[in-house]
Amino acid sequence: MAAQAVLRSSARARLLSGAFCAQRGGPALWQHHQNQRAFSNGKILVEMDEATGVAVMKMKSPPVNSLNLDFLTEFSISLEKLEIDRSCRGLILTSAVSKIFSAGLDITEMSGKSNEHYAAFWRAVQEMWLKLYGSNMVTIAAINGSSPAGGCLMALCCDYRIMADNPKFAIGLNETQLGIVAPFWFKDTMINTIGNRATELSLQLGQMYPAPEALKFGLVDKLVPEDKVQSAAAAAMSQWLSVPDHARQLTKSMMRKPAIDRLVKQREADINNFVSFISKDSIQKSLQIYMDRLKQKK
Ligand code: CO8
Repeated sequence: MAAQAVLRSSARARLLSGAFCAQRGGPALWQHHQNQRAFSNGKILVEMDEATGVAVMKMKSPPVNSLNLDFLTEFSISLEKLEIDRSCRGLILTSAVSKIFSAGLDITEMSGKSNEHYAAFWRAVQEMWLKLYGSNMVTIAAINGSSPAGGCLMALCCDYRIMADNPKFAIGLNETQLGIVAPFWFKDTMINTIGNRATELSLQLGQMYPAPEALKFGLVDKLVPEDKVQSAAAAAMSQWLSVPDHARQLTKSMMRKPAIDRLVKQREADINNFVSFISKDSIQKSLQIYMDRLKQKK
């Protein structure tokens, strides 16, 4: 649990010092209503049921919940707030945007910016992964729409994935299709979910899987009709919460600690790699072509 402890204490220190929050006009406060508590930072809404100890985190950054620096910062602060709240045992991660879970990293954060910006952005992506993959809470992804790249990564960080049974919704790590390379900790997260061979196929081809295919590959654990995603996630959560917390948490840590430690040890080198890769002219060109193609498809 050492990595978790380091993460928790550094993030807590930042939270308490208000370093992140001061830039954004102070921390979001809990609003109370009967058995419900809620807070919102703008791009994320968190609703907590005090009776069950389950929080639902809704990403609400239209049009596609892309993960820009502000979003990632809010995400990590919100997660830390729940993590240190002893009454919160489970987290359901979902989207408030119709048909999209998350479009992954915001491509505009990775093009035409300074190296300092790329470094700050990548540190925030790492922070999101370290917090979510290393969370002590039970985490369930209620995937109610498409979920490419970083969106898929967020879902893979959770303990269990329920997806809307709609073949129009696809999920996968499609980085190679953009001409970029998913870093080793994206790869590790996928291997830990679907195994080495399936990951090799998925990553090299940059494959996006429609929901039924994703289920076959083990990328998601269950498909349910679109209007049942939230209730199915709540039902799965109560099953997971019936296991004693300490035993489940230690088991989770045992499974995930090697991958987490690997990034913690190489965090600065990983940032330097990202900055030198993403700032190459050829990579910038690939991203530009991809963005142009996205806009042209309309
Ligand atoms: N970043 C920024 N803008 C985006 C992104 C994104 N990831 N995705 C979509 N948008 C924009 C579109 O350009 C469009 O903008 P505008 O309205 O100004 O034209 C707007 O959002 C709406 O998009 P669409 O019209 O395409 O919406 P649809 O509902 O038709 O489709 C999809 C939604 C399926 C999400 C579709 O937009 C899509 O496929 N987006 C691309 C997703 C993608 O490929 N993401 C990969 C990001 S890279 C990543 O997450 C990991 C990188 C790892 C780093 C590697 C280091 C080297």
